[in-house]
Amino acid sequence: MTSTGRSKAEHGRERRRLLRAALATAAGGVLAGCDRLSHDERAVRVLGSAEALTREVQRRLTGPALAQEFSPADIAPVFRSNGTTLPGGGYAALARDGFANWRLRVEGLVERPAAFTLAQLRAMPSRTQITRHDCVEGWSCIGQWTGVPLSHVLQLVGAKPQARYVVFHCMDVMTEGDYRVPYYESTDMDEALHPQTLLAWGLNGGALPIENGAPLRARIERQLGYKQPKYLHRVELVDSFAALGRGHGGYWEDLGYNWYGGI
Ligand SMILES: Nc1nc2c(c(=O)[nH]1)N[C@H]1C(S)=C(S)[C@@H](COP(=O)(O)O)O[C@H]1N2
Ligand SMILES: [Mo]
Repeated sequence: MTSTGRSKAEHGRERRRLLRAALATAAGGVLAGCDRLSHDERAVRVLGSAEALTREVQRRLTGPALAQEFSPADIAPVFRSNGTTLPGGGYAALARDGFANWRLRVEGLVERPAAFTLAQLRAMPSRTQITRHDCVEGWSCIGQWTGVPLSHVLQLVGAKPQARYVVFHCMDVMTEGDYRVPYYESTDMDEALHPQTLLAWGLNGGALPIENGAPLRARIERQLGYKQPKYLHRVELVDSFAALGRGHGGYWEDLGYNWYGGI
């Protein structure tokens, strides 16, 4: 995954450097708030780590803002793909009949666990948005995504109050070194309920192509490329990452990348 541009680790360092620089040079209410936060011992204890602090700082800077949306003229002719482009295992059989036998299970800390067909998801209220995908390896691509807002699905199943994160389980098994597990990712409830966070089944007016995650992928538009899980088959609400993988909340996170992938 490091053939072009910067590696994920380099990108993380650069992003942290920029945030620190922004904090050091900027003034005003928002940053005064951050300063207060970083000098309030209790707050620092609660935040617990430099990464959580970075996330809190970025939230205060960007607030509940929408990710930038673009015009149809900006859409790239072909949406580039990266990572897995064709899962193995039983995926081919599912794809062959248009994913008629595929289900999205939604479970964990929910009142009413459910399994949705692709047709059911496509019949739900949808949102279409033209956004830019930024991969830490140094490329970006603008595409038009259509899908059901994750907030709608979470309302259907009834997220329990103790749910803190939404975990996305994917169908593709990764092959990096000896860490051969299915791709997975997670996000917090803030990002999960954001109006641009979709379970996307369409790209550029057509069905989601296989290389971009068919039949369903997440779009979490204020986050980097590795936080956009493809080939979803299960969404799980949890209050901790401890029981998942190596405990860091995602495939790449388990290999050392930041859990917070805000752009
Ligand atoms: N299931 C799964 N999701 C994934 C990946 C993957 O390998 N498997 N790669 C991630 C990375 S690093 C990027 S940049 C984007 C690429 O999405 P695309 O193939 O639609 O460009 O998917 C992300 N989601
Ligand atoms: Mo990526």
